[in-house]
Amino acid sequence: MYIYTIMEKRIVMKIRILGFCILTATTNVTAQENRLWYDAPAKIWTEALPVGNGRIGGMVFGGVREERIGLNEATLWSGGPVPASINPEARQYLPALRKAVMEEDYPEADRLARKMQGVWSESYLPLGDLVIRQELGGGAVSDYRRELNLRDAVARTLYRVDGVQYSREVFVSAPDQVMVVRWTCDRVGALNVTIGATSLLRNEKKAGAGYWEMNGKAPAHVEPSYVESDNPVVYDDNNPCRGIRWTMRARVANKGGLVTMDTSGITVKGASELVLYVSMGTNFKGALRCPEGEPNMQVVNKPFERMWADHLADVHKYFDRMELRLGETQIGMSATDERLAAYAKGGADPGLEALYFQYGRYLLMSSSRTPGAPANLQGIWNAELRAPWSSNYTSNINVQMNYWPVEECNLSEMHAPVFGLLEALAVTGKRAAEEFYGAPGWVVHHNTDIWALATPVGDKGKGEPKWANWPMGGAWMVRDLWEHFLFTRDTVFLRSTAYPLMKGAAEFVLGWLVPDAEGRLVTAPSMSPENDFIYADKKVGDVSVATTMDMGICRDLFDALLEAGKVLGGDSEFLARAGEAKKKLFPYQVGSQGQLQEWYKDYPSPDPHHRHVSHLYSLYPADEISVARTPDLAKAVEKSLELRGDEGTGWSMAWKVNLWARLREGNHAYRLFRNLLRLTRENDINMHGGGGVYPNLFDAHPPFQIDGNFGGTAGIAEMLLQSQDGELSLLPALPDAWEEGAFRGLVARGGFVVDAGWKKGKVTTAVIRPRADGVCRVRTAGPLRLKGLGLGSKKTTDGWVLTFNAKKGVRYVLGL
Ligand code: FUC
Repeated sequence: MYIYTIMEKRIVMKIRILGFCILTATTNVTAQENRLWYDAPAKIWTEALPVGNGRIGGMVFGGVREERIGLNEATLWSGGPVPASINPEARQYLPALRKAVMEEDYPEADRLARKMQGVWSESYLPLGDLVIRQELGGGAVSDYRRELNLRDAVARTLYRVDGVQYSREVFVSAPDQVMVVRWTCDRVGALNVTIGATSLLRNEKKAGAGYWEMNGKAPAHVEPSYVESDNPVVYDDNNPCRGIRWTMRARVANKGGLVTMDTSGITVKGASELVLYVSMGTNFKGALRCPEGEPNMQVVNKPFERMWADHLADVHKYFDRMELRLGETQIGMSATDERLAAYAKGGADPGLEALYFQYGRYLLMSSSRTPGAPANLQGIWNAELRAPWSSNYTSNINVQMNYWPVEECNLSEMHAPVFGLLEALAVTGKRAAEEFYGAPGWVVHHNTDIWALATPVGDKGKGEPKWANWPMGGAWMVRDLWEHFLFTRDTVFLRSTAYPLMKGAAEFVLGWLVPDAEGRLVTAPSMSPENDFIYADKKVGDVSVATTMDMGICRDLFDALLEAGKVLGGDSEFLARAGEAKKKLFPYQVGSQGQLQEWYKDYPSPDPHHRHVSHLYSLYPADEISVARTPDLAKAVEKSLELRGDEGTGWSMAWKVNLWARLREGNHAYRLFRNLLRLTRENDINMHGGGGVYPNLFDAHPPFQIDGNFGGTAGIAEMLLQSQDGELSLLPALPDAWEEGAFRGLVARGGFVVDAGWKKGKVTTAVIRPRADGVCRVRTAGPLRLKGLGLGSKKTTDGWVLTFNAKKGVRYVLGL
């Protein structure tokens, strides 16, 4: 049964697209679109519903007599600042390693690379669980429903016992930096609740004056879950610099009834309404400083109603920038897990697809608002002390994928935590470049953490070089800065933040490149994350020379700098060096199968369906290869994708959605996207496939990894709007399944905010709102007219193009 809450009263929703109302619907259809819901409590973590304000996170199970809310805080990690010296011997092996790869002595290369490894990253930690018990009569539970309303960023649980209607709402306020849990019931004095908490971390609990608290000092180190260790979780009470201190503080406001507290928690008897405020904080002081002093806790002193109103204003500001309709949908009354099950059987559900898209935006808003702490491998939601891959930042695809939708899906502000981390990485990465290679600039390898670890990982020889030694993380991550500029045209940001960081990453690359026998610039050693190659018949190697991804990253970075130089002017000497180096880079190669070659030589892989598609970097996320500008290379990419196949882990399929979209193969992109939405309950690590979604729509690698959610969201955007070729391409890869639809608020490079509506696969109306002045070229499959200016699109060999001089602040309406 569906129970309406106050905010869901039957209202007529008008979705305003293109300035006039083209879609009208009544709620319980429209309002449900941005809602996940279920008719039973979560039994396992991947059924629980995530809430968060970008720093404080909660996982709401929706229990009746016993409720569990997982608690997280974005800065609660093990460890402390990166030590000054990690492996001072490393650099002495570089000349021999270079010689080995040039001479194709790959076993020797692997052996030497292991000598150049550093330490494991630290781990993102779970703070604990709120454990709530509600005393109810012995009657059966009826009318149960739990839901996550994405637009309002609130999780609700509703049920009826012995004729009493109960509700519990959980949200995390960004303006007030607090988690709020609110109970109501429709019988006076019916709320009898005890509230306590547990933690896997060492902790102390105490009842203070009007509050209840749990606090502790995090471990000085936690070993990754894939490392065997007798002592994986190390506490060090005497070292203030290693071990973040953390606090969780709870207080309640009640209407009616009696509240008591002791060390075990809070007891509420006979209340009619109850609000629980949970503050959380740590004494993290930034990547480069020792944690210090008391945990940072914001004091809140606001009536609930104002806090709720301020929360709504905050989340609506971001969420409402975008709407998406992918066609008529029979949303019906099915619960989200039932819809997923029907979808897995091949059912059409464009509403579910749009919900998944908005969920990605919701997750980014909820996990990426803490300076210096971007969304990690699990966003901010983690229940395990030794989470898979330490729930850290993996920079050979995963952390970058987290931010693929951020600009295009109109959440530019959520990008800032990445820039903060990059500032810190430029410092630690400079030390790493010097210590490990004697190189200039700054470097990041395959993992980083809240302390901005920049050295190789691997614990001095235990990691496989194909991932542990990969040194291109920084050069890839600075793409985020450049993209932020392209979407915002913020030249102050470009000058003061982006350019210096991009330049530092490029200085490393310039120092790292060496000439091969023919004088072409190559990276050596070089890995294609995380794939192996077969050479000399049956031998398997991993470290070689000039992988295609390395060359793509260098080319892309130099190009971005040269473009940035045109905007900013100056720095001509450095830019000339970058330009010269770019010309000498080892070029892309097409292999014997017509594929884009992955390595310097046309080596096959022992795992032809490997989940990584590192060599296709230059098509997406970068744009060095394009159907329009480099059609032959685009064909080679297509061949490579065919050879890799459509299976994969969650993030692998999400990457392929974007790649197929860039190839303008909408139906193939859509096929991959459907696989990404395949319902699974598998939690065991699978490196070869099995990706999909859990009942709560979290991406399954498996296990849970949030990158697939963000990559999938970006993939939908990429099917609807692209802007990498100096123009806006509307519906560049529209699948047949989305014959009709509309979006409002996608963003294109150049800083154009775009709305569009389409029928029978053709754009019928569009609105463009420039954030900056500039030439706007709009490519569509059919002709359009620019209303009011008497301009029409011109036929080209490939669709129609409409060009006009766009002015910031003006609203341009295009129609048939
Ligand atoms: C990379 C991937 C794995 C996993 C890990 C976190 O190493 O190859 O599949 O996503 O990151």
